[in-house]
Amino acid sequence: MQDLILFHYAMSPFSEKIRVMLGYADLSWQSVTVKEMPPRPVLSILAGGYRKVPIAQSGADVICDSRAIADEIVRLSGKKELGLAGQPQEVVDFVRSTDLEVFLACVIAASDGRMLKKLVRETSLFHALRFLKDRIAMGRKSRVKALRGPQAKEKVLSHISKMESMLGADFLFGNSPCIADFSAYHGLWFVCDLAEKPWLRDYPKVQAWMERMRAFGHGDFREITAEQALNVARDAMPRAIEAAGDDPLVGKNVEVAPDDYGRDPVSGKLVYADNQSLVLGRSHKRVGQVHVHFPRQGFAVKPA
Ligand SMILES: N[C@@H](CCC(=O)N[C@@H](CS)C(=O)NCC(=O)O)C(=O)O
Repeated sequence: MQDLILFHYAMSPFSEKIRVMLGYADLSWQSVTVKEMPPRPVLSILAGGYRKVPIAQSGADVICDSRAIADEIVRLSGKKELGLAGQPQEVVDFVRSTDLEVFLACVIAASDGRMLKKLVRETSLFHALRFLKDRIAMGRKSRVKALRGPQAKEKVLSHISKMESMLGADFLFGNSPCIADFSAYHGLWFVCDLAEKPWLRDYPKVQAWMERMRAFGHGDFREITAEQALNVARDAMPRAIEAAGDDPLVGKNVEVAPDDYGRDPVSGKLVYADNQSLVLGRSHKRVGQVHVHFPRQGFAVKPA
């Protein structure tokens, strides 16, 4: 079986969510490290303008958004607990708010001078300034109301306190982990591991849970080049789609874009749509035909 290829960068929390899921699922995978901001030529070819990270690739199938990537990991590993399908409503609701409002609060509350210095050390002053400019522009175009620093910190602390009370067992919804644990992990990883905030000090259960999550590691992976990943797409055909779904836009040229932030659209022919996922057919001279997958929730589709 072809290993999953993950396009990611070290400081990306949503990438960390997927890296740890891959560790938990014990899958081997291939890694392509991309820059912290566009331009990312390899992703423009494969995903046609979707600007967020992580993105995964399986042959000529390109998977955008950590929820769709989690479904791909379920497909490869059989670990259904990593997907949203079939989860109780309380897990679905927890994941939705943790991946959006709580995540943004974590990033806003923990991004300070120290984080910027870290980025300068790991890249360069020029890169760090470009990064800031990029994220300010992205924030301006966002549809999500961002909290200011002190409110964001309050939100993060109340989330941590809620998690402390949820942790009657080893994981948030029982004795084994599910998608909710991975969603809750990556925001706190940014706060505690990257920004080194001592905010778990008074929450021993959350601390112990973080240790359990970290212990999953990142699985077995090897670094490949962007060109190698493009060759994999070029040499493969997209997976066959059996039934296209009954959405009236199927078969038409459409634009798909996230409805929250980073709303850059991707255009292509809608080849599949149901209430869980969307698939666009696209082609590029470097790789030929690819299928680009998105979750349905959190994405808007309109005729091109
Ligand atoms: N809903 C997306 C959110 C992904 C996301 O916000 N990723 C951040 C990095 S952790 C991002 O793309 N930031 C802008 C960028 O890297 O260009 C998912 O679940 O994958």
